[in-house]
Amino acid sequence: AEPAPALAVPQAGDPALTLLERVGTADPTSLDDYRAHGGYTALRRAFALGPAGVIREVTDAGLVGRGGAAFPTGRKWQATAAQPDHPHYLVCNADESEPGTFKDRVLMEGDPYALVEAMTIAAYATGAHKGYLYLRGEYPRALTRLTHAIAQARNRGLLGDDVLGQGYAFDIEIRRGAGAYICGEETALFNSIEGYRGEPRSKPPFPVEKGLFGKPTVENNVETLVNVLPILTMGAPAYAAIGTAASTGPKLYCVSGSVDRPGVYELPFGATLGELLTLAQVRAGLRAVLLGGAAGGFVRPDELDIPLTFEGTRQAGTTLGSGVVMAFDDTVPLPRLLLRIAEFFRDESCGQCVPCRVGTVRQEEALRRIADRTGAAAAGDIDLLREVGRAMRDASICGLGQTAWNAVESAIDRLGAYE
Ligand code: L3W
Ligand code: SF4
Repeated sequence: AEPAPALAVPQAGDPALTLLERVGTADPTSLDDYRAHGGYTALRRAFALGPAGVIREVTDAGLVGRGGAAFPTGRKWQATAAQPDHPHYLVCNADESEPGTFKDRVLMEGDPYALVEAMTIAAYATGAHKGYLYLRGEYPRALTRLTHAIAQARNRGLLGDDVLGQGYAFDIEIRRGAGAYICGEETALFNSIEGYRGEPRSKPPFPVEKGLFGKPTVENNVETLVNVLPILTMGAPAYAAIGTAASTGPKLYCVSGSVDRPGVYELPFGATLGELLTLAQVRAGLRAVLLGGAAGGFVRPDELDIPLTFEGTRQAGTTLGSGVVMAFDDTVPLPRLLLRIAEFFRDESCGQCVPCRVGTVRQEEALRRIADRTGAAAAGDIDLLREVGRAMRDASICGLGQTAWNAVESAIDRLGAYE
């Protein structure tokens, strides 16, 4: 038998939860239980509103992408829906691979029908009849749960030729990744599905115009899609009232490292970093917090009043990214940690463009020299790192190369890592 789910949701059962409402409380293998917990009311509402009505709700709610880039979801859906070329495709990006990120895993393992329902709504709104769910290869339990949920939904007429008897056809195919971080970049992901090497394409054209198989494609992260359910059940105004004016709704955070209660937390936008770390019972001796993942940046213990919003983190010169909050205490050797991050980017660079292919190697070499010198930077090391970092940021094709220097730069400038 499958072992009991090890879902890291310290707030499970809290009635204030929206996105995590069913995780740990509803049976993730039972469609009936999903319905008993409010499942499929959002899809019914979607059919009542019609495609344009759904897009209006998502736009009015102020939903933006939760994968790290915060692009307005309604704009993406509208742009795809308006394309004359057909077919349209929906792709769910479930290749969750940003170091320290595990929120989509918790949603997929703990509430798989929610993703199936949300994908059905997104496809209906944007005129797609086929959806691909690109799942991180290292998520076997999510695969089992989603495969079961999709099959059951199909059996009950919630997927297939005539969804809910509304004359609308939609089905979902799962594709598994094979361990490459770069396949989480949306166009590398398309290439992977199409059977090519997982290398990013140049943008524009954006996927909304030419995406999977060269056709108009909506690609959304798991958490982004799941937000559509509360938007439709509570209505856009009520959803938009959660959080701040510029960052609406609830947000998931992946808290790990030097805390006593690690896991996925849900808070309305606007809570501070300090409030979140207090909930997770941060340990004494905090030295630094990595915010937004390896592509994000470090902040200091005296910066915990940063509001967790897109505008608040931007103003503080950092990023929310995909919601990673990794706490490090003063026992962690920063030079080794930075070297580990640099190794990751060098390893995961697809090698397609020179600034990233060469830059990630040069960055790792410099950081290794420093780490081997027990953390002291020699004359020229920091200048070299800055120069390489600038080249990667300015000239790389995709986000991997453009952000591969973020964490190191913030460690130098904000933490004084090598002083
Ligand atoms: C139509 C336009 N669509 C942009 C679309 C675009 C994409 C979305 C965001 O990287 C970030 C990256 C990682 N017409 C459009 C348009 N779009 N302009 O909007 O686009 P973009 O290029 O800003 O970002 P991206 O390439 O999707 C995502 C960062 O996230 N990240 C990594 C996260 C990892 C995970 C994970 O493990 N789940 O998400 C962390 O910070 O560095 O900056 O769809 O097509 N004019
Ligand atoms: Fe590949 Fe790096 Fe260039 Fe992205 S930036 S296309 S990962 S080599």
